[in-house]
Amino acid sequence: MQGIVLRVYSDFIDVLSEEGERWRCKVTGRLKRRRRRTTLVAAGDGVQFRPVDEVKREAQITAILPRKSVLSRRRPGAFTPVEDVILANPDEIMVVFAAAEPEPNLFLLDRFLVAAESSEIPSFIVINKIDLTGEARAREAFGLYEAIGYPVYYVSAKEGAGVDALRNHLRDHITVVAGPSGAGKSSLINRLLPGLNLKVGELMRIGKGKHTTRWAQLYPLPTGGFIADTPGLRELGLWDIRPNELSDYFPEIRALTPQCRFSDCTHINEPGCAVREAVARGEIHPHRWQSYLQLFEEASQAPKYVEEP
Ligand SMILES: Nc1nc2c(ncn2[C@@H]2O[C@H](COP(=O)(O)OP(=O)(O)OP(=O)(O)O)[C@@H](O)[C@H]2O)c(=O)[nH]1
Ligand SMILES: [Mg+2]
Ligand SMILES: [Zn+2]
Repeated sequence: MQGIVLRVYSDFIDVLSEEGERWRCKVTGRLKRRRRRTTLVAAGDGVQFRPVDEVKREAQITAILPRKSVLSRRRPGAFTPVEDVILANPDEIMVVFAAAEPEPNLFLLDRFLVAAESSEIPSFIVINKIDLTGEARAREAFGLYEAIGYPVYYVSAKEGAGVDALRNHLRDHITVVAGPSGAGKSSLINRLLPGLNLKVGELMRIGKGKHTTRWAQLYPLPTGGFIADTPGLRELGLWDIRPNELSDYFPEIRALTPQCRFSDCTHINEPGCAVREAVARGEIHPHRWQSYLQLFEEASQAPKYVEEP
């Protein structure tokens, strides 16, 4: 039988079969030995399994299908990087941000977008809590991201505005939810999945205590597809981003780098820099340029990995 992993919970793996049944699975030692350099099995993995107890719906995983994409982090300090897979096969990252309460900090939003870009998974933005500002004001504040090319949805998890359009976007694929604490991620998932009742207004605990979700959990959407609540991206630092790759993670800067005189231009002080020329002409938003400079500084100071020999 075949299915998708909804979550990994200590030794147990919850799998949703193609027939729509939930099975509690275990992995055999043979499979464990074969996958040492990456997480054995993660939410989002496609698996094959063999029923052990049809009544209790217990099964044994016999194969893990190849991953199309991963949301992962490399463990800091590891001599040889080991991939820590937070979620397998994500199609999109949804960055949730509040229009108010807390007051928007666009630098924080940029940090999330850069982290999302560095994972090479397409991302889009959801501005929540528009009941507090009105949609027009929110559009004004975040329109610069639409100009860059990010899809932006304006919603209220509390009152339901904009949620239908968002629901449509989420259809038939795996979406990861990211964003700072208090943005309303859990509220939004609750709105998309009535009856789920994720805890709201409570900090999601990461890796403390035995019974908190350590990795991602997938929730099947009524319209097809899955949404994943994850502690991963929120705590994803920028420590594994090298300064010279940062411009790849700003789409509007990335588009200009081929025109810089030097192919390895960092756009800080090299002559003939097409990016700084665009900044001077006002073609790159000043706020985004400030974020680039600040993140460049941070990335330059971050501890480096020991590269594999
Ligand atoms: N006015 C308003 N408040 C909201 C909305 N969505 C969420 N809130 C409130 O914002 C606070 C935080 O919401 P959560 O859903 O817990 O936020 P979260 O992003 O899941 O936060 P963490 O789990 O800590 O990462 C709660 O007090 C919610 O009631 C909204 O659309 N409008
Ligand atoms: Mg939450
Ligand atoms: Zn340049």
